[in-house]
Amino acid sequence: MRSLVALVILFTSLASAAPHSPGWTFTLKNQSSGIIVIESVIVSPTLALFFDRASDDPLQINGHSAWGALWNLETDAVTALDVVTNSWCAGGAFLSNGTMVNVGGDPTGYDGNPAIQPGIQGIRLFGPCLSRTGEGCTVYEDPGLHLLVNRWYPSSIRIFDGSLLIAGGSHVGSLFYDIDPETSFEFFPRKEEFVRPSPFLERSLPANLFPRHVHQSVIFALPDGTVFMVANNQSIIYDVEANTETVLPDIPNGVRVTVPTDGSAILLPLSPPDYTPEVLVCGGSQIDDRIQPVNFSSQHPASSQCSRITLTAEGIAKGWQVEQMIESRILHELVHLPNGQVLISNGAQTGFSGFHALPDTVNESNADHPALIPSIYTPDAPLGQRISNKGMPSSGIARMYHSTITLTPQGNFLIAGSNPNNSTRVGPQDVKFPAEFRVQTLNPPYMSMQRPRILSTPAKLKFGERVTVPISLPGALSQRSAKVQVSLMDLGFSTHGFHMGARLVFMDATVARDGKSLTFVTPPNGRVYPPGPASIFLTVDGVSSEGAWVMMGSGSAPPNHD
Ligand SMILES: *[C@@H]1O[C@H](CO)[C@@H](O)[C@H](O)[C@H]1NC(C)=O
Ligand SMILES: *[C@@H]1O[C@H](CO)[C@@H](O)[C@H](O)[C@H]1NC(C)=O
Ligand SMILES: *[C@@H]1O[C@H](CO)[C@@H](O)[C@H](O)[C@H]1NC(C)=O
Ligand SMILES: *[C@@H]1O[C@H](CO)[C@@H](O)[C@H](O)[C@H]1NC(C)=O
Ligand SMILES: *[C@@H]1O[C@H](CO)[C@@H](O)[C@H](O)[C@H]1NC(C)=O
Ligand SMILES: *[C@@H]1O[C@H](CO)[C@@H](O)[C@H](O)[C@H]1NC(C)=O
Ligand SMILES: CC(=O)N[C@H]1CO[C@H](CO)[C@@H](O)[C@@H]1O
Repeated sequence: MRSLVALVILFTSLASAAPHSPGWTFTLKNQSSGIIVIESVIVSPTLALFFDRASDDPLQINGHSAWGALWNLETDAVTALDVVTNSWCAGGAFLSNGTMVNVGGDPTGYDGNPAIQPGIQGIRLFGPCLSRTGEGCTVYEDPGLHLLVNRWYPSSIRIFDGSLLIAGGSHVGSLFYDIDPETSFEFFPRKEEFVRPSPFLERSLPANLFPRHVHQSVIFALPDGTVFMVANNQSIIYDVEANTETVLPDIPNGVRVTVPTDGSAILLPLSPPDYTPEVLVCGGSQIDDRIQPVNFSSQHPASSQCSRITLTAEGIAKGWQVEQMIESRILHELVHLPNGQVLISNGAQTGFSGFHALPDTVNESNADHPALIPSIYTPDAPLGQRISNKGMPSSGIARMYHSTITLTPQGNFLIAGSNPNNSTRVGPQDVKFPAEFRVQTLNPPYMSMQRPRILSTPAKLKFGERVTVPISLPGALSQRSAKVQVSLMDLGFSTHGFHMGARLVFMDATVARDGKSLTFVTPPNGRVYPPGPASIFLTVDGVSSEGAWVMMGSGSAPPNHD
């Protein structure tokens, strides 16, 4: 008996000596998204903006289904927005004045909704929204303001002068390949009255009877002001100022990474002093893009390949370095963590994007076998040891075609959407992959720990500026040896397995001896971080703070010459 008591005491003290360290968790929100979240973008410290196609969503506004909504990150409240034009498969990014711009979309839309205007040349402006709850903030559309040409499925990013580069898209809806592509670039605000034809967007289409889809080319602004793009299995660097394209090596092994073989891609964190750009492209599918959808299957395994390239002359000469994810993925996303790691989440393990196109769709879905367990990619780990899902829970909810994920200013990930179907009314009793209105967060371990805090920041930051801000550090993180990382992040615009505009720039930083202030140096110019909204996160020994919302640059309308 005595020894049993002793044993119990021993176990108890062992347990308290080695406290259960917090892990990654999923939380299911008790509020639904009200619309299918095809597009998701954080627009303020407290709000996410969602877009669907104009359809038959349950959330109502002015007597019709809504296709835009604000999600309150503090209360989980959903507010319908009255969007005018159809934002189905639109792109999006922020301008240097903090306005979020949503571009392109569907020429018509779902017939049952009387309120829809064609969105294929749409330009939808939102914010900046200063209200904590979003009161008084809405999507603004001026019929006089439109794209030069029709673009369904365009990509867009903010470039060095704070304006948007808009790339590609399709003229018509298509169930699989792009049968009527728009192979050009344009800018918002307009820099010229004509589009710029792109040999790259042309070349990534096979020149025969089986045209390849170049929807959704994947684009990033590089630290010298040029832009990297990948579509199909091809990549280039586009020099916006000279209007020239430099051809880079193909993605190895025949892996294709844009619609209908949606892989994901991300610009890895940029670090001073050199800000050497590296791009990571993961998943997609290894197919011959001359084969027609009738000959494909929803059971076709996606690719597990990650390809990485350093965008310097030396790195380009070396080409892509290949490694493998834990599982095959299509329709997933790569998203930055404030500490410079990359989250791999969402998607399916077999099939293709879209719906209704294959002989063996799963109900309507072109994809099957959802990838439910996220992984983490650690960029500076040795090749072969970068990807892990150790301790990662399963989300339990398929997030496939038309789903999204984004880092929030709170530091966790907001996950919503999925609907490989035309209707928002199909529920789990009808189909395997229903219209998904459930919202989840994926919470990194630091969400349940004592965290560093940035107590205040100036609203605007100049380039190349040394800034000191007050902070607080929990006791355990205040040792002088602690690893301090300060990241300046564009949280990006999530749609179709790609985070447009996502960016993480590390800043040289030191914590004062007393642990009460942090001094960091902002990037030298808009070529390293295009002027516009940013979130600053402080990470100490892997524990990240909430993000502080700032304006990088003057906050004036583009073009901007900070
Ligand atoms: C939903 O969750 C929030 C906090 O997460 C809570 O405040 C609210 O009461 C919940 N609502 C319902 C209806 O359960
Ligand atoms: C989806 O709905 C639109 C509008 O009603 C229609 O034009 C289109 O053909 C439908 N697509 C499928 C795959 O059912
Ligand atoms: C890229 O795709 C093209 C067109 O299908 C093909 O000719 C080329 O060999 C592919 N490149 C690689 C590296 O697989
Ligand atoms: C594609 O499928 C069609 C119809 O099933 C079949 O007749 C044709 O031979 C297939 N083509 C290839 C290249 O497999
Ligand atoms: C979805 O597919 C399952 C399995 O094939 C089938 O039993 C079910 O009836 C389908 N649902 C609809 C709405 O067609
Ligand atoms: C930001 O700039 C764009 C482009 O010039 C303009 O349309 C928009 O109204 C501006 N936003 C604000 C809040 O002034
Ligand atoms: C419009 C459309 O394609 N709706 C389909 C959604 O999926 C269900 C189940 O497969 C079909 O019955 C609907 O026709």
